[in-house]
Amino acid sequence: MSDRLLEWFQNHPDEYISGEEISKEWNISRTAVWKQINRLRAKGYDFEAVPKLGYRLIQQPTRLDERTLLLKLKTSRFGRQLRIRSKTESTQNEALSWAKEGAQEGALVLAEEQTSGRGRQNRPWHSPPGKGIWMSMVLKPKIPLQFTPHLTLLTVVAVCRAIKRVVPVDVGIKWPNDLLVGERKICGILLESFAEDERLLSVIAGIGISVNLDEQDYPEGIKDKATSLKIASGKEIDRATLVAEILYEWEQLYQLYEEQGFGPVRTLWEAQSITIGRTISVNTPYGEVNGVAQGLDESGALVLLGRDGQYRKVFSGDVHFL
Ligand code: BTX
Repeated sequence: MSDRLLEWFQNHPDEYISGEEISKEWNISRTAVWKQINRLRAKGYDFEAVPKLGYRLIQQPTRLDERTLLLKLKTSRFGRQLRIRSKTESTQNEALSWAKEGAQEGALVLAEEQTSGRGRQNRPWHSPPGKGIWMSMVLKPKIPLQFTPHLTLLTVVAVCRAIKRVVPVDVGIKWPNDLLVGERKICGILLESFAEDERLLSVIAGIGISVNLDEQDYPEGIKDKATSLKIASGKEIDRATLVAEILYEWEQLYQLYEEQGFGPVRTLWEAQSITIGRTISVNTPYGEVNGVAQGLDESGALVLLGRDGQYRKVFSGDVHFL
């Protein structure tokens, strides 16, 4: 049904059609009309709704396409091997299969929509079609297994810098891997490592950015915690430009890390952080730790100063601002 309705709108670009006319033409109730319009909105189509005139299609989703993206790339390795899917369970799974088939470092999988996008601890990552950047890249770092947290911090710094270049929003890093605007999450990063006999074989680095989502695109439960670059900046963002900028920042920082180690990443992370100096509580696998966030240690752990004057390090967990 929504396909035929969409076809009508696409064939009549400047025309309004009222809910009543749609309901008669397609023999459905007015509630069903409203549901179909909302279904199309969730896919990235935007409608103007004018009382007495009806609906008019004003915007169609811009699709990510390989040619446009490759033309924008400024990298030598990152994103040069590229797969763009219209729908997939999770780009993490696709990138991992590709890595096993022999994909090179920098191979990138992007999807318009994920049906089972995941965050840390298998939490769902909401990935509706046409509006976000849902992507995973194959990394093959020559570092000891225990240094993989460096890569999460490196990735979040690169994404933060790229967003700041493309979109005028005040975005900051919440340890370890979230980007927030105000108190709301705009981006999450998930790194999954694959090792054999303590030797790191590959890391699949997943990035999810809420780019052009509107308020109504978020389900209950996320609505009050998340926001998008479009909502925060008030304008639609060209996703290909942002992807190209992220890959550029990411590759530059990765090279710097290969040459100079964690030091420069740590400095850049601390400069973009909204965690340092705040009193926080961290839910770690070993219980809750409270204190004022001081900075990162050389392994990437967050150092907290407790009220008892003791310094404590946390290696993983969820941060809450107190
Ligand atoms: P996380 O566990 O830190 O965050 C998950 C939480 O983020 C959810 O519980 C929810 O509250 C919130 N959330 C879910 N969806 C969104 C969204 N679209 N925008 C803002 N907040 C949201 C963070 O995990 C890591 C997420 C990585 C996602 C990428 S997408 C490409 C790749 N494929 C895949 O399956 N995962 C990664």
